[in-house]
Amino acid sequence: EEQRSHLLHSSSLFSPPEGVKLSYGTAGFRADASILRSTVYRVGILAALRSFKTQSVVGLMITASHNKVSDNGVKIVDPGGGMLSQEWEPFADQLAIAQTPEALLSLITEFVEKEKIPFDGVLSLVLLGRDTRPSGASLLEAAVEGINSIFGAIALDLGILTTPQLHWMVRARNKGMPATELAYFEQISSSFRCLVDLIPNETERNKTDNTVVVDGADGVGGEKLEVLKSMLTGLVIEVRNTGKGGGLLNDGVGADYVQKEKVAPRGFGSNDVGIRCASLDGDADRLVYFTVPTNSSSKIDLVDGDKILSLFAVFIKEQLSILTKEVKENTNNNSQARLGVVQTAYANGSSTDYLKQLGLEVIFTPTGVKHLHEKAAQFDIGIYFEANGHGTILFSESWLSWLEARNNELSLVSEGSEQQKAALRLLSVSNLINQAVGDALSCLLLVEAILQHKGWSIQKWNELYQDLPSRQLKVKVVDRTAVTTTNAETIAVSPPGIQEAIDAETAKYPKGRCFIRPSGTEDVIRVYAEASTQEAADSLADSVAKIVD
Ligand code: 16G
Ligand code: ZN
Repeated sequence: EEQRSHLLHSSSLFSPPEGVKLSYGTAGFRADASILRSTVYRVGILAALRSFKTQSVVGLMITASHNKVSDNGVKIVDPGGGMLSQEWEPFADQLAIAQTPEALLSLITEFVEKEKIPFDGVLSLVLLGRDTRPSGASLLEAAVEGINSIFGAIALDLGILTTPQLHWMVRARNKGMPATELAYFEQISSSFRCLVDLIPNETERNKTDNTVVVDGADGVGGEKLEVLKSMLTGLVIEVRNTGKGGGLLNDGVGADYVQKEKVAPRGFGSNDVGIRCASLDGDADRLVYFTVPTNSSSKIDLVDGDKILSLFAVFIKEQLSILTKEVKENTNNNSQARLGVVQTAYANGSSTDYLKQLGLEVIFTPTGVKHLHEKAAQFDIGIYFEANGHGTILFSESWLSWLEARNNELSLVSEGSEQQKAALRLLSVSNLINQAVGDALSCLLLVEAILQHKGWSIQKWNELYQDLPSRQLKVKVVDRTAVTTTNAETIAVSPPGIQEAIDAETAKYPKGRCFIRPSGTEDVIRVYAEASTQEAADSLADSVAKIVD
């Protein structure tokens, strides 16, 4: 009873905005920050319930990633460090639109009964983080109010963090490991150091330039990278657009801008020609590399998520084959790790061809981290990336325990052997790379370690394969739900006849490939086209956009 009146009172201070219906999409709730207070309050309630239900620590992140600075958003981190279970998303939607405190209360009561959420004697703890958006502080207060409106739930504000840092901390905390920001920095910097220490002597290190210039998108990533870089040796990181110089978040900067527009971010120019550059997005869960061209009018050379994936795949595969060479002689065939790769329809066709040529199993899922992550988790080692630069490498618990045991064995019988070094490298990668979610900071360090290991320049890396020319367009529509897709978004099932029309268009172009899908974050239909020349890709995208319109 006390709980009921407390909730009624508390929620009366957060009435929902009129005439808008937000929904918990691929990246949580996202909208103009000015209308988000009630939604964030309610997500606070939801996070507290999620923690009670799972009897574990959960997270709540306030960010709108690469969106403009006036937007904001909120999402929940599940106990394992991943996204909120999809089963709870419809409830998030219902909570957000409940009009009155009474309606909200009865929704919650019903849900608690249906989900059999236990409250007695168990603790509920929600870790909170936010990016650098000015609206973040007040939205964070709203989230804390929401958590506090449920008796027994505790809110722990961790301040300004990258999205992947919060995911990492939730996961670490539930595993009983140190879960502070310092622990995060220590883990990734020390595993980077291990990788560098294990670089073979014969690598021609003088050919590798150990400087990388990073665009921080004027957001949280730049700020955190400044801290991280002071803990590193053997790598020089120059950070630009740290947000301290008065630049506006995501405004002409950041990974989304660089990848979509294929132009250099603010603060990069003719002095940087040929230099290895990278760009983070606004909450540092995406990373792309690029080089500035000699001719200032032309587009940058983009090294996107597909190529980061390919670099990781080459390295992992190489280390696995060193490791298993030895094991075969010992007739222990447990070591045949299942290595797989997960992409979306946006992956450049050349990258998929390349990965298949490497002998890798490549599978496709719809857009959105939760889909890729789930599939990658089914391998012993699963590498997933979206072309936009979000991705990571997942190691299964069982394969990791095998690897640890193997490493111990090797260190007794053949300390310092090639096999043992390969085992150590793979262990270091598993510690460096974020196991919860794609993380620009840890991916940056892994890219840098691999380039140093191989003695490769960014140009050499970029030559792994050549991207097919592609074009992306968006078409504004009244109702984007009219388009539905199947086969990892490669085929449109409705409206009827549209796929046949797309196929007929595509057949006109050598190496043509084209698909349409409804955006999960905007009221548009997206068109992607690929062909053997840029003109052809442009023209294919144009004609398909006309079909959609
Ligand atoms: C969200 C997704 C991202 C996806 C993008 C597609 C997460 C955390 N983020 O930002 O993975 O690429 O949406 O946007 O899942 P779209 O549906 O508007 O094309
Ligand atoms: Zn992001």
